[in-house]
Amino acid sequence: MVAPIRALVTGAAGQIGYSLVIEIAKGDVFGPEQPVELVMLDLPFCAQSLDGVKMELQDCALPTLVGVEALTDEAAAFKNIDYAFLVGAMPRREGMERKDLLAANVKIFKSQGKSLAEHAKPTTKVIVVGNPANTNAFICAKYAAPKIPAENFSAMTRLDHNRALAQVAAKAGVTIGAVKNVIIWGNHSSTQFPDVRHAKVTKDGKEVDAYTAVNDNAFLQGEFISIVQKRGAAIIERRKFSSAMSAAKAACDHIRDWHVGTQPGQFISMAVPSDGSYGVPQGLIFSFPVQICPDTKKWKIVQGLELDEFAKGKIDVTTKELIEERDEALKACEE
Ligand code: NAX
Repeated sequence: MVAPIRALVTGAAGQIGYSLVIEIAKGDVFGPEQPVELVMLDLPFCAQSLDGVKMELQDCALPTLVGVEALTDEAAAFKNIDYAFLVGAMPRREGMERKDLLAANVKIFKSQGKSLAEHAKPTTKVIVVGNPANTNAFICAKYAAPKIPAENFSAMTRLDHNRALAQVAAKAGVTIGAVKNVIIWGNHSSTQFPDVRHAKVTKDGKEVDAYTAVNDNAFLQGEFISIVQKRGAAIIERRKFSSAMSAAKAACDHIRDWHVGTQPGQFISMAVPSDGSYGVPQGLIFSFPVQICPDTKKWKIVQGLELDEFAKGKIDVTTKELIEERDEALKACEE
């Protein structure tokens, strides 16, 4: 029998957690033949509802789910895991300053970084979903080092990537499968830069640039960018809750691609530690276009994409925001 993959989901009693655990458990991430042991962690006050999620998973009668644990103890939850979906985070409460939110999350991700180093496998791969995702991933990696290499840490910008794909498909009048290689640069925040300069669209049997297929430059350099940047807020306005189903799906896409590799010629957006590419300071967790090698399961930042002045300006803004967040978080680490 294939050895099971042990996957941890934190914040599993929350909104995203509820959509995410079923997708992992039924094979959408690691495949229909791969057994999965699912570990769910939440805060002690959520123990009862977490137990309810565990009961539902049992009732799903899934052949791929060979174990399910509902835990409120961090050390136990991080034990021997292969993958960590770090979804749980401190939400922004009314009247809370950005600085206080950042400090509260630094505390959570510092502790989880230490738990990773102490209890997880050295090969564990991590996706941080909980906001501020990029900076939380940065802190988590810092405290998991040197046991777990920084390259095993990532933050999720795949939801923004998928949102960009959907917008381009709608505007070009094609289905989603006909669009590829949109890019989200930078932070998972409203400064992110959704970029379609290198995207391709297959239309009427021919692959063309997204700019040609959409045929509306003003839209792609204006409204399109703000729609993607503000999509989260638009969902909250309508649903009264933040994106959950689409966020869970994006987390699955992110880890599935990391686990099996990207298609030849395809790139996806993932926030990973910068190696200095495109002038982004080394070590910053920054969303780049990446490709994943199916054999080594390692990501590589797509090189050599040409950036015009417009793109450079946008990338500069989101880089500055991330540097500021990083410095504030490092300061909070010492307090
Ligand atoms: P919910 O408030 O529904 O759920 C969060 C859960 O995390 C709660 O059950 C809470 O008890 C738990 N939790 C908090 N601290 C924890 C800790 N230290 N250890 C374990 N569990 C802990 O939020 P939900 O809508 O599920 O969103 C979760 C996070 O995802 C938020 O930070 C949210 O901002 C972020 N998002 C990130 C996105 C991205 O693209 N990167 C998009 C969606 C989402 O907004």
